[in-house]
Amino acid sequence: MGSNGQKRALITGITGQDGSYLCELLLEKGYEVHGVVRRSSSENFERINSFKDRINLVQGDLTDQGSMIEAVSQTKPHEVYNLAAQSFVPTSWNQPILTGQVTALGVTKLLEAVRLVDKSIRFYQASSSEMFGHVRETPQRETTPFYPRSPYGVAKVYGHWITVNYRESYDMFACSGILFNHESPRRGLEFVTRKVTNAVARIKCGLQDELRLGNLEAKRDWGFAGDYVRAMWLMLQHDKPSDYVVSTDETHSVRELVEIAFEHAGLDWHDHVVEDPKFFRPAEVHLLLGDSSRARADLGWEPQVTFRGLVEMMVDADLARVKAELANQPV
Ligand code: NAP
Ligand code: F7E
Repeated sequence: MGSNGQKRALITGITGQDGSYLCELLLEKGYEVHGVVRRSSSENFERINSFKDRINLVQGDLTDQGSMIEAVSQTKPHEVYNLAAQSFVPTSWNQPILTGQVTALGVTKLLEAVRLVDKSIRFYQASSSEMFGHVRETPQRETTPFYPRSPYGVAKVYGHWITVNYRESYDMFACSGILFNHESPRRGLEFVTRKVTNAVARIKCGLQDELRLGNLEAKRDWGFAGDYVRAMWLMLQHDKPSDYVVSTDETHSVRELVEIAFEHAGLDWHDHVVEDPKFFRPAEVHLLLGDSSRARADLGWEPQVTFRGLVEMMVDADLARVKAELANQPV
C-alpha cells in the first residue's frame, strides 16, 4: 500500500479489450493505474480514451526485457496484470515465431522484471481455454490436461507453466486465470462474435448484404469481458496464489450466436450468411465448456451477463455506433 493507502497496478495490454475493462474496474476501486503501451506511428487509445487522463502510460514492449524492468521499477506496482499478447488465433499460424516471442517468452520477461525489481509484487497471467484445444475431458477444469491446437494455444501453455514455475521456484504470488472466451462491444472486429454483430448492424443499415464465416458448428463457452476482469482482480486479492478456470459453464455454437444476433435486429440470417472455407482453421478447437466451480467457491465470483444478453448488448452497441457514424457523415 502507498503512504496514502492507495494501491498501484501495472497493466500490460491496457489498450486491448480486457485491459480497458480492468483499468475501469481498478479506477473504481481507487487504484493508481499504470499501463504499458507500444510505440506506434498512430495512436491506438480508442478503448481507453474516456479515462486516459486518470491513468499513467509508460512505453514498452513485452519482447523488450529492459523496457519491462523499467516499467515495473518506475511505477512500483503492488499488482501486475499481464494481459498483453498476440491474441488472434488465425494470426498465430501466419506469425508463429512472433506469437511465441510475445505470448510465450514475453511472460518470462515480465516475470523476470517482477522478480528482479520486487518479488513481493502480485502477478496475474492471462491464460486461456485455448490450452485445452482438442479437449481431453468435458467440462474442462483446472486439472484437465492441455492439448493446444494452434501456435497461440502452444504459446499460452508455456506462459501458463512459467507462471506456475515462478510461483514454485521463487515463492512469488503468481496466478494464472484460465479464461474461456469473453466478449463485449469492445471486442476486436476479427473475433467471431464482433464480426457477426458488426455485420448485423451494417446489414440492417444497408451498408453490406453478405457475411462470410468459417465453421458454424464450433462451440464456445462465451461470457462478458466486464464479468471476467472481476475474476482477475479477485485472484490477486485472495490469501493464496492459485490458478482458476473462469467460464459461464454453458456452451453455444457459432450458429446459435448468428441466429440470436440476426433475430435481435429483425433479420433472417439465411438471407445473408455464407460459409467460406477461407475462414476454416488448419486445426480447429471444436468444443469448449468450462467448469468454474473452484473460482465460484474460492473467490465468490459469478458471471452476471447471459449468452443472449451478451449477444444482444453487442448488436445494440454496433447498431448505435453504425447509425451515429452514418448520421455524422458529410453529405
Ligand atoms: P486484445 O484485445 O487482443 O489485446 C491485446 C493487448 O496486447 C493490446 O493492448 C496489444 O497492444 C497488447 N500487445 C500485443 N503485443 C504486445 C507487445 N509485444 N508488447 C506489449 N503489448 C502488446 O486481447 P484481449 O481480448 O483483451 O485479451 C487479453 C489477454 O487475455 C490476452 O493475453 C489474451 O491472449 C488473453 N485471453 C483472452 C481471452 C478472450 O476471450 N478475450 C480469453 C483467454 C485469454 P496494441 O493495442 O498496441 O495492439
Ligand atoms: O473464434 C469460429 C472459429 O476467433 C471462435 C481469443 O480471444 O478466445 C479467442 O479465441 C470460433 C472458432 O475466438 C469464424 O473457427 C467461425 O472455432 O472468436 P474466435 P477463439 O479462436 O476461440 C480464446 C479463449 C483466446 O484465448 C483467444 O485469444 O468461431 N469461427 N467463423 C470464426 N472465427 C473467426 N474469428 N472468424 C470467422 O469468420
